[in-house]
Amino acid sequence: MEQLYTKDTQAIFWNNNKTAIQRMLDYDYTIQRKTPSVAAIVAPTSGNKFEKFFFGPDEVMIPLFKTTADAKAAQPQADVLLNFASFRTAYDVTMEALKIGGFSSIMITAEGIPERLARGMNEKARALGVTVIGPATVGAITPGAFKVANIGGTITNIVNSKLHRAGSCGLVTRSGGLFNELSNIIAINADGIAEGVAIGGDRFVGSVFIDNLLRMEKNPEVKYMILLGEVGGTEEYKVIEAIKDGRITKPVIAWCIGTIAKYYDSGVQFGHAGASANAESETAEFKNRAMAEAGIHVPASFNELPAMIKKVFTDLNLADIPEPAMSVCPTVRRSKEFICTISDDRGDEATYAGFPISSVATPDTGKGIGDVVSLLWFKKQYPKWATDFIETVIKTVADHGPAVSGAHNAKVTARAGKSVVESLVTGLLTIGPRFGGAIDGAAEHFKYADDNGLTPKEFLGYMKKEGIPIPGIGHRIKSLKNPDLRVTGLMNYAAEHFPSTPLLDYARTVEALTTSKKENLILNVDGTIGILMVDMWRALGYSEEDINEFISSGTLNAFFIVGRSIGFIGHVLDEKRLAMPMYRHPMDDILYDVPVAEKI
Ligand code: Q5B
Repeated sequence: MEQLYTKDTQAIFWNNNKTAIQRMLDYDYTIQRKTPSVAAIVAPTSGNKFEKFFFGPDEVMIPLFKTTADAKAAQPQADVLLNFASFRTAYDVTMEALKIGGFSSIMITAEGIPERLARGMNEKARALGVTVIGPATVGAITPGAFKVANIGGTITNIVNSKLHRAGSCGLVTRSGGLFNELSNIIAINADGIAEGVAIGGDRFVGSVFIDNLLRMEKNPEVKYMILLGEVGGTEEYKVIEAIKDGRITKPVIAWCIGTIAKYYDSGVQFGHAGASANAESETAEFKNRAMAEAGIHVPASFNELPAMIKKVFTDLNLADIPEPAMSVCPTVRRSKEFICTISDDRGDEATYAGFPISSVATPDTGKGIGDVVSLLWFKKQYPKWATDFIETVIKTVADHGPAVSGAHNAKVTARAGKSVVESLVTGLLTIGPRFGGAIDGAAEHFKYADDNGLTPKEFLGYMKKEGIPIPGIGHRIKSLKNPDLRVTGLMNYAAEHFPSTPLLDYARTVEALTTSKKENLILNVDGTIGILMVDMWRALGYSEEDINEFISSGTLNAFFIVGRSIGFIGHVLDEKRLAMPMYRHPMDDILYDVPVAEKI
């Protein structure tokens, strides 16, 4: 790996840290990245499916997942994990990600992971070739390509520090705060950085100075390198070795902070857990001297570091870096109240899931209502056998005569002088678990029974215990002797066009048992539609989770609602055409049983 990140790098962000994610997206917009650098967020306790963020003046939705595995499965191209879990969880999250695989680097922000665990975690990652940045870090940046969360600070600071485009320095620090400080110094005295990593302040961090410098040595964008170490540890000596044995050839400038430690009587522990010398060789002064002896450019003090950077950079005589075009994030942005993911009316011609209306509406397109439903309800282009099935369903349930509850209500309402829409709505409101609205219930219960391997007998026993009639079974007038030909038609269609019908096959074994008890307990039209829709979606490749969601959101009853609206409107118009008077139910058809109310 020559470069830690590119302009195509995408991350999975563990923890819905909105401010940090928004900073990443503001950076993306500023540097004119095409895709947001965060592809998914892992938010284990959130019930939401996405989080909205600004992308410049617009908003984008970033999907939320409960687990890293789900996020990775949905966004396999995202090969960076930004682990923003707490110190209690960060170890487990990292270990799980290593097990899942597919991550080239993992950045861990938490401070205080037990050192024993941190060592094991780092070793495991190293063995798998995964670059771990941290723990206890603000991360890393490849200017002009990808930046981790808060590194570099605000957009104004980033641009001032020339972190919006690649410069020629490779920067490695321990400290995140000093990383920003150094970026600024480099911007003032040279042309910015090509890649920068704050390796983290813990005693045991994943990637150490040498790992990052060796990568930068291979990166042609990096012309020289700066290492900002500190008191404590011996990692700087590995860099000295690499210079001595020729693995590092580019100029290196280095400084270890903490030289003040010698003025204290006893050992000093600075802010970072690793910033404490346990031997003379771990003191900043000793390490600075050793680095200078190895040919590294080491200033006499931190104050002289800027001048040294200027000198090394100037001596390299590099060509000027052209300033790239940048976009400016608006300072005032308003979050949108509504989201629409199915249609768009902003252009000359409105679209259904990306398709201009004329491309599905005009007769020569060969598209029908099934295609419109597949675009607007499911945002997919279904194959013809599926769109034809949807149309067959809609046509099949369009009407079943005036006597059914919904049509009756619509007719009564129309006769009370109400409008088409009012009468239609009255009819529609009658659709429910007993009439026309048993489709979702049928899909849910038959699917449950089949998924759990229940025999028809066990299924009947289970439903009896639940205390509800099996949705999709039974009909007022249809029976074995008077079969429902709509059901036969739908089953014939499926037999001819569906790749397979496993749930229908199961449902028919249930029907065999229910009709053996009572001949009207047939698999009715609602049941057949619900079950065949599940078979259709499975054949189309939907996951069980997707299908369960369709069912729980009431998608299946919607087929009946759409179809039967046609019939209800027909009945309402019929009433109006016939100018029928207001309806009053015959009193002799009502059993009056009205005792005198007791006094209490
Ligand atoms: N029993 C549909 O009832 C109906 C049972 C059952 C176990 C069952 C009833 C039912 C489930 C809901 C359902 C959609 C109310 C129907 C439609 C569209 C339509 C309408 C149209 C159109 C019919 C008598 C005995 C009792 C019950 C037992 C009944 N159903 N046992 N599972 N599912 N089904 N709805 O005939 O021992 O005597 O006490 O709720 O799928 O709405 O054309 O009209 O296009 O417009 O009146 O096709 O089946 O029977 O309720 O008096 O019960 O059978 O426990 O047993 P019935 P009930 P017991 S399609």
